[in-house]
Amino acid sequence: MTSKTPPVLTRFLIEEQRAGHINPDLRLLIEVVARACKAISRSVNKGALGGVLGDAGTGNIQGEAQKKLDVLSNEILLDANEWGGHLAGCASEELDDFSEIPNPYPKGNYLLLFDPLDGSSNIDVNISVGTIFSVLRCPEGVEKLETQHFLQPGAKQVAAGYAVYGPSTMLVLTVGHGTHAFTLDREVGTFVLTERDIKIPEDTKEFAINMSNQRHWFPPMQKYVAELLEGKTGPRGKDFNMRWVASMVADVHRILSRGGIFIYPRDRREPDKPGKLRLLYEANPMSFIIEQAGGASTNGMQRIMDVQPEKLHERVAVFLGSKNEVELATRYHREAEQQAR
Ligand code: P6P
Repeated sequence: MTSKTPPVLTRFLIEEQRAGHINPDLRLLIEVVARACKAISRSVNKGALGGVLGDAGTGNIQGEAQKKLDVLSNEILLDANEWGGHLAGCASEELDDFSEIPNPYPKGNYLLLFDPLDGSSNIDVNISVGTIFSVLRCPEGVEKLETQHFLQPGAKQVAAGYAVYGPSTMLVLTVGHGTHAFTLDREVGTFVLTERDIKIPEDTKEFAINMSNQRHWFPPMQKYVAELLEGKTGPRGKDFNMRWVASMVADVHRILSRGGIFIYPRDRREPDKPGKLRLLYEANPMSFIIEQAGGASTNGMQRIMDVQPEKLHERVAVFLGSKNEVELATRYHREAEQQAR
């Protein structure tokens, strides 16, 4: 390894610390989460040979059947983060309530929120899945950690990232100074910086949505997608392509890599339900990553990172990706809202 070789994650984080972008505790937190993602990657990549496929026989607060790897990934992240003294607590898609750092371990100043294995319904059919995480500061002077301390807008995040377990395992990270991608070198066991300061194209010809829900969408969604489908002969004047992996991490990674728009809107089936995806540990971290790469992320009406959470497992509609495309889709929703008044 010479100084000409791309930096590994540890060196990148040391340089971020020297630049004043992170402190030693946050550096440790990110290193610990990255190490946990390597352990998850190993289990995911074993597939049927690891005895970890299939259902766990349990369910989570979301009302979803848990896969064995959901439970294992959750345990790996909780165990990895309990001893370091950097966290006050964790919140997970797989836990009803938040998890405090157990005695005798010291408590730190950060809150870690995560979806330990997003897209897990794809595991048994060998499609890419991932881990999503978000880091908040624990409010000053908290003696007893409570749920309300996690209910901070996404704009308060100090770091966010995801690991995507695909043909290669990659870690994508932001600490508020750009979005950067690392690729796992399995022979050495380290994440190597493979793309610094990623920028998403502001325009796109690719959209990601589950079209099977089309008949349930509200009018602005119907209008927006109908224009995409009209292609060159329609008002958009260009043809569009569609991709839907049904694994948010995989879809977002493609959009980060080549542009696009990812949409999961609310719909008429449950009009009071704001959307499917979870605000605190899916939409907020992905929004931070996307915005730091020059993209945009809204709930159809406002910037997702400005939404004030009311509940730990709150859901939200998501429109994220290429800036100009997200702004157009959001404009259609705002106009419909204005006309409805
Ligand atoms: P649908 C996976 O279950 C997930 O939470 C996201 O990763 C993904 O984008 C979405 O749900 C897929 O939802 O309704 O298409 O199965």
